[in-house]
Amino acid sequence: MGAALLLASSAVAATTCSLDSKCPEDSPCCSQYGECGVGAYCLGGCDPRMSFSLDSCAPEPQCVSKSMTLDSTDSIVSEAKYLGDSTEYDWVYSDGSQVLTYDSNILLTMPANSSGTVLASTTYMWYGNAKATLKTSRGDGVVSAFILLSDVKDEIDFEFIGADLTVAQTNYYFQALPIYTNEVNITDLSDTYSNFHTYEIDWTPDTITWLVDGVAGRTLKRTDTWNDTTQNWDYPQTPARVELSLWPGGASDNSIYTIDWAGGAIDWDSADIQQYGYDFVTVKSVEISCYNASSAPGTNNAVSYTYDNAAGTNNTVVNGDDATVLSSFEATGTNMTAGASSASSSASASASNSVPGESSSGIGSSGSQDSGSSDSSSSSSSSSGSSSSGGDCSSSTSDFSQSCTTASTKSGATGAQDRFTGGASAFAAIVAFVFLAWL
Ligand SMILES: *[C@@H]1O[C@H](CO)[C@@H](O)[C@H](O)[C@H]1NC(C)=O
Ligand SMILES: *[C@@H]1O[C@H](CO)[C@@H](O)[C@H](O)[C@H]1NC(C)=O
Ligand SMILES: *[C@@H]1O[C@H](CO)[C@@H](O)[C@H](O)[C@H]1NC(C)=O
Ligand SMILES: *[C@@H]1O[C@H](CO)[C@@H](O)[C@H](O)[C@H]1NC(C)=O
Ligand SMILES: *[C@@H]1O[C@H](CO)[C@@H](O)[C@H](O)[C@H]1NC(C)=O
Ligand SMILES: CC(=O)N[C@H]1CO[C@H](CO)[C@@H](O)[C@@H]1O
Repeated sequence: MGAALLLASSAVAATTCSLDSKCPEDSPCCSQYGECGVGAYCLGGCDPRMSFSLDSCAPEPQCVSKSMTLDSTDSIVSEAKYLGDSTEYDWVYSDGSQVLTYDSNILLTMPANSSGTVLASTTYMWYGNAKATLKTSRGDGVVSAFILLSDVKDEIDFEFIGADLTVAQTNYYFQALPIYTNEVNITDLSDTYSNFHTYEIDWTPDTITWLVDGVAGRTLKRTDTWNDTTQNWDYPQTPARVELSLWPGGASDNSIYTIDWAGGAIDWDSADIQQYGYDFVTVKSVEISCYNASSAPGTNNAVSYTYDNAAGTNNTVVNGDDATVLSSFEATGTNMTAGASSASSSASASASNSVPGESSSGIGSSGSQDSGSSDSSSSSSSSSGSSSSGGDCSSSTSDFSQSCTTASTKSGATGAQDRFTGGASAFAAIVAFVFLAWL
């Protein structure tokens, strides 16, 4: 399953985009979720192949090696407030997400009926090593993930199904090509909900190794990925963001294939929701080590990455000096200073199609677990920090959710939801199912 699945469909009916149908000039950027816009649509996740032109998306901030102890939310910002300065923040959270701090860690939370939480790094890795030390969530239908995802949808995954806390699923995709036989399990882990483990992806131009606590559980060689038809290595090879997420694979409006993969229907009245007000992933730290090649591919000796060809392969990535910061939420990759004079520094006052999803999300100051409270209503309201978006799909505009059918159906951009999910990435089953359903 792919994390790009975590879908957005704006509450405003948005123009959709795909390889066959690029965005129009006035909303040129195709977001990760397959919708056209400006501003945040042109930042992380913007797919240059589906956008109006290859340079519609803003350049991607190049790799920076860093060791991040996630003991506060200071380095995390809402995508509705982020304009591409990766020196200011390490992480961006998507609409609807709720991140809390608890006991010197952060919690990615998923209250009842919500779409969960997605964090993405502000810098991209073009090969390198990423490690995350975390405890997964638990329960049927609850999916925790630690992945690398590029803007042309190359993907390297660790995914955790809450129904089986002894397994880390590993997977990869080349440009979201729907091949569903690449998943391999790393088994016999000690309870991933109760114990921190360090999950590590070591990615070079020739191999990908997935490790748990320093022990290699799987190695993939590029040479095993040759595609005779296209004469191409179907191997992840483009600059990718690090993403951490928690999402409801078992939500009732997902396809039966997704629900089955996720371990069955989600229980929105789980023990953790009753006790704390949400399901949660506990993240202690993330470390990014860049690959540092001296010549392409895999360099990080300039400022940013762009693409010079829609093939989206490693030889089409340019590590150059283009700036990455937009002046406003009206700007795009081809007019990065648009809206520079406007007073607002947040998305709310600008063009409607400037932030995928566009609604409040939350960073709370602390989790509620220390209270030991079993009163879910009080703990969830005290901890969610603000928004109603997590807990109430119908009044929220948060729709990267898969669980907000009603809201997204109203948008008119939908059905497209599942469809783009499939189109946008990974999920084998979904793609098959959805395309069949739409034909
Ligand atoms: C979640 O949705 C179900 C079905 O619509 C509803 O019965 C339940 O009250 C909701 N729970 C919360 C916490 O919103
Ligand atoms: C991986 O483990 C899950 C259960 O945790 C199982 O459903 C799935 O079939 C396994 N996948 C493979 C490829 O063995
Ligand atoms: C090779 O690439 C084509 C086009 O992307 C794809 O349809 C096909 O499934 C790939 N073949 C294999 C064996 O993955
Ligand atoms: C890449 O360079 C950075 C900064 O010089 C360093 O911290 C990091 O360890 C290097 N990574 C590798 C894989 O050599
Ligand atoms: C950039 O956008 C601004 C404001 O929308 C506009 O006035 C200006 O002409 C644009 N520049 C280019 C080069 O398109
Ligand atoms: C992993 C991969 O596809 N590597 C390719 C990067 O691009 C060069 C061409 O510049 C190919 O030779 C590599 O195979």
